[in-house]
Amino acid sequence: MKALFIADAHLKNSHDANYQKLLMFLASLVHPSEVEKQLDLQPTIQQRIPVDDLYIGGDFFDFWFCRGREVYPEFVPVISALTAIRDRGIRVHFAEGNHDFFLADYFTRMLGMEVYPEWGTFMLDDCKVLFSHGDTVDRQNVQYLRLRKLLRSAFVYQLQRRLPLSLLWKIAGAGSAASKGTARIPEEKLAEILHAFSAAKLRREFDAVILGHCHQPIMKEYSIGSRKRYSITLGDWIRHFSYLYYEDGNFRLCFFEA
Ligand SMILES: [Mn+2]
Repeated sequence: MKALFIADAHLKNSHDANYQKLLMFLASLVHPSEVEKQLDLQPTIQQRIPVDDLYIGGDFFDFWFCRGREVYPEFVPVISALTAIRDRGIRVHFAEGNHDFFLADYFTRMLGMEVYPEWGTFMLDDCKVLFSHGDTVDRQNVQYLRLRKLLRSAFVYQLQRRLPLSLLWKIAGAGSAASKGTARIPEEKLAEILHAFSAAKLRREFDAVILGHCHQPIMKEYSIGSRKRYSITLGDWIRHFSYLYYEDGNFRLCFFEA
């Protein structure tokens, strides 16, 4: 089977360069059974990437709130692209990020896509995978873990259902911009924490641990017992345009060039 993983696109405005690049990339994904067929793809699409499952590893959107079918208008083009992918027979799965959560109301209920609020575990052929955004890996960051718990509480869930959407989008957009200005743990340090966590998981039960969050595209291979095991952070779709491609037992970290 073939699977593709991306994370941290932090989509905001449909005219942003990274958003446009991601749309081009998504348009190139086809179900393996369709590779040979003549598809009505955009003429600009050079390559076709055969995929059974697309896994989105969190912070795909820079913020997320919706009400029923009403979503932030700037997100309509990418949601159409994901729906088109689904209609081509590709299964779409989301892990929630620290920027985008409460995704199931829309993506599962309306579009039938799978959402993992924190951890996803699944098999790719006989490879046992642990998949998450990774924002809960650093247990030392107690302040963040507390905030995360509060933001995802039943109280906040009910509150956001009652507030006007336009206000929520304004608050979320401003909050996201403000969080970028504050001092955070450097990406490289965060990547170290994530890969150390993954290495421990690989020694116990998983063949691959796949995380986002640190924006660093890194794949580490280990030979444990008779098997190859993988610790992967997916990079991002802001600077790296990286994706992980799984095909019949092998992982490859790739970079999209439009
Ligand atoms: Mn993140």
